[in-house]
Amino acid sequence: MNQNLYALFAMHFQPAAIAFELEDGTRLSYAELESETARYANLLRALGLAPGERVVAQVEKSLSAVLLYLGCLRTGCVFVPLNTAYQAREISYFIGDAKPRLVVGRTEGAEALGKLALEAGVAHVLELDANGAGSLASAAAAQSTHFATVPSAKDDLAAIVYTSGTTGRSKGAMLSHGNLASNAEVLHAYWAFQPGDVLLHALPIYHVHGLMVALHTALFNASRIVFLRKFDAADVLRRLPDATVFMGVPTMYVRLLGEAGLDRATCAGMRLFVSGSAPLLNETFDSFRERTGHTILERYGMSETNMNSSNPCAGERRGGTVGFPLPGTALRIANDRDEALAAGEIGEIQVRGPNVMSGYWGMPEKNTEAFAADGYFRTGDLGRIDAEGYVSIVGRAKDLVISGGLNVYPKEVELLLDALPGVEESAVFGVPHADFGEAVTAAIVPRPGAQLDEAGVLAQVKGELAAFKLPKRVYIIDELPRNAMGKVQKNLLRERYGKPG
Ligand code: MLC
Ligand code: AMP
Repeated sequence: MNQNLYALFAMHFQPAAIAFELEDGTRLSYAELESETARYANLLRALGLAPGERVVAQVEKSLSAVLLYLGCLRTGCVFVPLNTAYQAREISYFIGDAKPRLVVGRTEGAEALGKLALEAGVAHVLELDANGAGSLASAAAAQSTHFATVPSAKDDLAAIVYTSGTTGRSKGAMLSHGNLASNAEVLHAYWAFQPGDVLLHALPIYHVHGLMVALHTALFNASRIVFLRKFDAADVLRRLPDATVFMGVPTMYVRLLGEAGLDRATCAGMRLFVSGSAPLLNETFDSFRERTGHTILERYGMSETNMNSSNPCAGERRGGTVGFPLPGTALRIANDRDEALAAGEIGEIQVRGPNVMSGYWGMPEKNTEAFAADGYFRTGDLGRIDAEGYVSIVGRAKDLVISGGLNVYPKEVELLLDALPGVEESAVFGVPHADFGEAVTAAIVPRPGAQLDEAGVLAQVKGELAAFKLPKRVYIIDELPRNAMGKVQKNLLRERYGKPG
């Protein structure tokens, strides 16, 4: 059987059913999804792209973006999505690393992206949806609506998803057709998708949550997908009565709770609310249940592994936990010798299964660190499994801040701050934040005699990194707290600067 992920989706398609419904009411049936993605696939082939070649896309969330992704799957090309917040220095790194044959951008910043890509020797650079002729979408429109999806093996690469690293250098998680298909199938069954389910899709599609978890489960179900360009709490609330499933990061649930209209009546037709990508506070979990009568189902995953564990659909969904390991995924709590610990003990969460990536793109040395000798992937998350098998995440071994469901590796920001004139050294850490869960915060020690202030520092880093990675606050201090080994004690900084007020 063809293991191509698109071919597996297509086995479930119902031609007359609606696949996508856009904000302006435009609808696309599953039959049209098949013919429109064929156009994109034919275009990729006409551009000379062969299976295994990379397509980097930094594009706004749109139907064309989905068609491009599915078109890539159909041709066996490897899709590399980039967050639209990424700035030139980040993008040029990704292009240099992924070595794509095609870069697809948006109208905003097209010139700069084109320059970067051409300097890097990329064969084709196109805008996705430029007004008028010359865009990828308009070129696709001229192509045939027939395309035989290429045969793919389970291990063939489908996507590379970049995650930042603790050393400051981003790593590309290599996800195969088999990785993605197995996870989609398991989640589809575990979350009891059923005929008639309608997904309200408000997540961005440049990360695994929106692109893979949400879209894949819905496509496996031939569901209608109400596709919103971005999350807006009032808009989501208005559309809930037309949906049955919603997936979001905790910030989205916090913002929905801020809407006076969120109540049992608005959510009466909903079947499932899923949360993930960041810790869901008990307070949010409880308030949501009180207001709507729905118990949010929390699950846990990563770019490198897709989803690893989930609260049950039918059984008890326990707040403060990420449920049970998914069927087919082995999950253990390990000590620093990679040995499994007993129930209740705290250690690193390690996972193994068909959902786990084969490794990092072009970084064999990182794979040695990332995997234990017996093949378990080291997540860098600290957790515990209770006597009933529920997994809880209790902290992180990796130095990472998660802000609004987006990962920020402090090292990357520290490298930028340390390079500023007058900066001796810096430490970046997360402090509790009511909306984003954690807020990126920096403490900076100036060089002797240098005059630094918060506004000046922030002005210098603006545009250098994606805005969500930049510190929300910068504190200028005399010295960083260190332990006897000389290691910066970020816990003390968090205590000092994390207090409200
Ligand atoms: C936006 N801003 C953020 C931010 N999002 N700052 C910190 N953290 C964030 N997450 C900043 C912008 O830079 C901007 O700053 C200002 O807030 C307003 O921007 P916006 O675009 O209007 O923000 P908004 O649309 O409100 O976005 C908030 C959000 C979004 C929560 C809807 O961040 C989001 O969609 N998060 C989900 C990310 C996601 O999909 N994660 C899954 C990763 S996969 P300024 O200074 O310019 O005004 C993964 C695996 C797994 O983790 O398990 O799922
Ligand atoms: P990313 O690299 O963007 O895919 O983010 C993966 C990380 O998000 C994981 O390693 C966890 O630290 C975190 N994460 C994902 N889901 C949850 C969750 N439900 N609770 C707490 N942290 C989570």
